[in-house]
Amino acid sequence: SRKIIVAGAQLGPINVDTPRSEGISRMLKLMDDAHRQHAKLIVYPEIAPVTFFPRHILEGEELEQYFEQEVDGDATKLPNLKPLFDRAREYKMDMYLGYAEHAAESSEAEHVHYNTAVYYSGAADKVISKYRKVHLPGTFEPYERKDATNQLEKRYFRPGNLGFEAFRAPGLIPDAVSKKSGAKANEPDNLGKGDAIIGMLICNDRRWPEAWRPYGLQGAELVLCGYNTTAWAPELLGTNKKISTQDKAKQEALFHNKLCITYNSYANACFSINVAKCGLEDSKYPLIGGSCIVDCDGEVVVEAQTEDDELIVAEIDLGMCRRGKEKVFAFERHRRTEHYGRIVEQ
Ligand code: CDT
Repeated sequence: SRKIIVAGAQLGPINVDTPRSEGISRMLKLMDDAHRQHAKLIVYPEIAPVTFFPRHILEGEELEQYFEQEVDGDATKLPNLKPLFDRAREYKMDMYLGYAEHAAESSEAEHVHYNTAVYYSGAADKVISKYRKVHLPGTFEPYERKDATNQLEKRYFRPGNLGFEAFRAPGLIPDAVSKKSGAKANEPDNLGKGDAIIGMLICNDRRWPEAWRPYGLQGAELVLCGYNTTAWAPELLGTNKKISTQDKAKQEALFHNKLCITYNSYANACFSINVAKCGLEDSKYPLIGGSCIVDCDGEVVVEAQTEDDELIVAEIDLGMCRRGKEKVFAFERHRRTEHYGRIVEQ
C-alpha cells in the first residue's frame, strides 16, 4: 500500500497590518489540526505568512520586511518562520512552506530576492528541497491607472534558478519500507518503497504544462503548489465580453485554477495538493480560494468550501499513479520527442 494522509492549509486574508506572528499562529493552528487528523504532510500557500505584497509599490525597508533570510544557509533557521519548523519536527510532519526569500548566496551589492518554497522533512529534521518560482506574472512597472491592482513580481523577484528538480521525501509512506532512501528521484525501483517522489511549483507555474512535465518525466507522484490568485484584475488578465461582473471574473478564475491542476495531474500521472491564500485582503483585494487535493486521474478528492483558514485533508494512495505511468502515458514508450523541439525554441 502507498497510502498516506495529506493536508492543505488554506489561509484566509492577511492584511498589510496583520503582524507576521499572527499569520504564523494561524498556520500553527492548522498544523495542530492536521496532526490530530494524522496527516504526514502539510502544504501552505505561496508567500504564506504575510499579505500578498507584490500588489503594492514598495522600496527599501518597507519592501525588505516581507523577506526571510536564512541563517548559515539553513532554511530551518529562518528566524521568523522557526516556530513552523519546530512544530513540524515535534509532529514528525513534512511541510511545503512558501515565503519571499532574501537569498544570502549573492556576492552582489544588490539584493537577490526569490519567490520560494522549501520542502522540510519533520522526521529527518532537514530541508530536502528548495524551489524558486520560475514563471513570474505581472509587470515590472506599475500600471498608470492609479486604481489598477498591480502584480509587481517581475520587479521584486528574480526568476527561479533551481529548475524543476523532483526529489524523494524519505519515509513519507508509512506502510512501505524504503530500500534506497536518498536515491535519485527517478530511479525506477522507487515505486512501491517508502519514499515519495515529489515536485514543487508556485502559483503561476501551475498554468504551464512545461512546469509539470519535467516532474512527470522524473516519476513524480505528488506535486505541491501554493498560490495567491487575484479574483479581479482586468489590467493584468484582460476580460472577455462574458466577464461582465466581478463575480463572473472570480468564477472564471476558479475554473481556470481547477482546469490547470486537474488536467496536469492527469497528464503527469501524479496527485497534486494546491493551496490558496484567499479572501479579501485589506477589504479591497479579492483572492480566490478553491484549494484542492487532486488525484492522478484528474479528479478532485477534496476541495475547500470557504475563503478563510481551512484545512483540507485526504487519504491518498500513491500506488494509483502506476496506471498512468505504466499504461496510459508510459512516457518512455509513447512520447515523440523528435516533434517537440518548438517548445524550447525562443
Ligand atoms: N501569484 C501568482 O502567480 N498569481 C497569478 C495571477 C494571475 S496571472 C494569470 C496566478 O497565476 O494565479
